[in-house]
Amino acid sequence: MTRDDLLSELYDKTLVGNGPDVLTLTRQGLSDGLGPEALLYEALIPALEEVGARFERGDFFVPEMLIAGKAMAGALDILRPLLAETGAQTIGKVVMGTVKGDVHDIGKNLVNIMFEGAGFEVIDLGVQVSPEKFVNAVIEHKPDILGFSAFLTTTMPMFKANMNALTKAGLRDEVIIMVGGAPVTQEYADVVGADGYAADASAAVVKAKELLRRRRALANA
Ligand code: B1M
Repeated sequence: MTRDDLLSELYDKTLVGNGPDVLTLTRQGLSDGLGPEALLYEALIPALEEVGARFERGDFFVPEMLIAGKAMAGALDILRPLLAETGAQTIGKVVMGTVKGDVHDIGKNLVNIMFEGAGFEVIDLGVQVSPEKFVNAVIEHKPDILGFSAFLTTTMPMFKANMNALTKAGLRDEVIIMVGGAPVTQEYADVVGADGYAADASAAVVKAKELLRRRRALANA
């Protein structure tokens, strides 16, 4: 199978949520020498974008989204150690979670993998994380960065609720706050008063390093 055939097959099998074939093709792609990034950005993620587009058009329903999401998650399990391969020392601590009311976690998990790959220690609080749980995690883990993911327009307002809870607990200025997720924009991040926003996992790492550098420079000034 050529490189393009494999990527196209992986895209098709992810789109229809064929988990076993997605696993086989992911393994085959790696043994054929395709990098994990190629499998991710040229097949798996575009397939999920198409799933979303079909859902919006009414051609796909929740079960189709669910099986496609599961197929993608299986591939991510294989790619995780390769994407997160790093000899680097820990450069900072990140606490991440998907906000209350929201069960999407593939995007958050990918951000976590990239953070780990860049040398961050990541504490993942999972999905449907309440403001209280975020507050308690900041007290317990004292992270450099706190990340909120939201994937629904209806759950994005939880960013503000989380920020309010942190402010009330006197912790807002103790931590850098980053936000992201499919419907989130820089403008929305500014409105809720987050310190940083990124559109994808790679950009999240770049932004996190930049914010951390700035904060450490200020602390040492
Ligand atoms: Co849902 N879903 N879903 N879904 N789903 C979306 C998000 C949707 C856009 C589909 C669509 O209509 N086009 C739509 C939201 C519309 C909106 O609000 N604007 C939607 C909907 C409506 C719903 C339900 C309400 C459907 C229903 O029940 N009627 C329901 C909600 C359930 C709930 O949460 N309460 C629902 C359910 C589900 C499933 C459970 C079936 C499944 C989730 C499985 C899982 O995550 N374990 C699912 C899926 C798979 C999707 C789509 C198809 C794929 C999401 C995904 O994994 N993308 C999605 C369509 C789409 O996104 N186009 C959709 C791939 C992933 C790598 O990208 O998630 O964007 P993404 O993550 C990126 C960036 O956002 C960024 O980096 C990530 C990696 O590059 N990022 C950050 C993420 N977090 C970040 C944090 C940062 C920085 C960057 O800093 C802290």
